[in-house]
Amino acid sequence: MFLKKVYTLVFLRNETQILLGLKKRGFGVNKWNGFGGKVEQNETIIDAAIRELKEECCVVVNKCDLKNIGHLEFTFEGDSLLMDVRVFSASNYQGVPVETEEMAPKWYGYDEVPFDNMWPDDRIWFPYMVKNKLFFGKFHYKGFDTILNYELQELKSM
Ligand code: 6U4
Ligand code: NA
Ligand code: NA
Repeated sequence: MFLKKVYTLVFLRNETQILLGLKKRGFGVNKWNGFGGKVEQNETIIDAAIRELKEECCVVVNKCDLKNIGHLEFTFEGDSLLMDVRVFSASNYQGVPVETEEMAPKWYGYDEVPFDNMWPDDRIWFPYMVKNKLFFGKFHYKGFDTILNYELQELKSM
């Protein structure tokens, strides 16, 4: 039995670039990633995605501009936690991303994404996101650096 926790993960994107943030503390510290965190009690997933993006880089996005593009499940050898991560993409938003206590934002061209300093699963599913395909993946880790096994599939709808 797994204890499931739901998380959000938001990427701001345009035709040529994607916004990543260097995580300054907590889970995934020193890795580049999208913006997000735990969905709180009495909060919808989309509201959590909006809140976390604002807290982590001060950008405001409207509900209707957030597209749910992916669903990822992470488990860890010897741990009953299942991280259920809902991935969103947005190209319309208000404000300019700024550094906060949690994240240092930076735009990357799609051909310069720093996979060596990201979660190892990212290089596996980013190609789906970049090609605007919807996806579902499950990754089972040993520690935080080694993927023991995974499944990834394109979805026709979320
Ligand atoms: P607090 O307790 O406020 O510091 P909170 O911001 O709620 O935490 P956090 O930052 O720990 O949550 O959430 C983890 C973030 O990392 C979420 O956006 C999901 C993302 N994430 C977790 N595992 C991942 C993985 N293997 N690959 C990936 N993103 C992952 O690309
Ligand atoms: Na977070
Ligand atoms: Na947070």
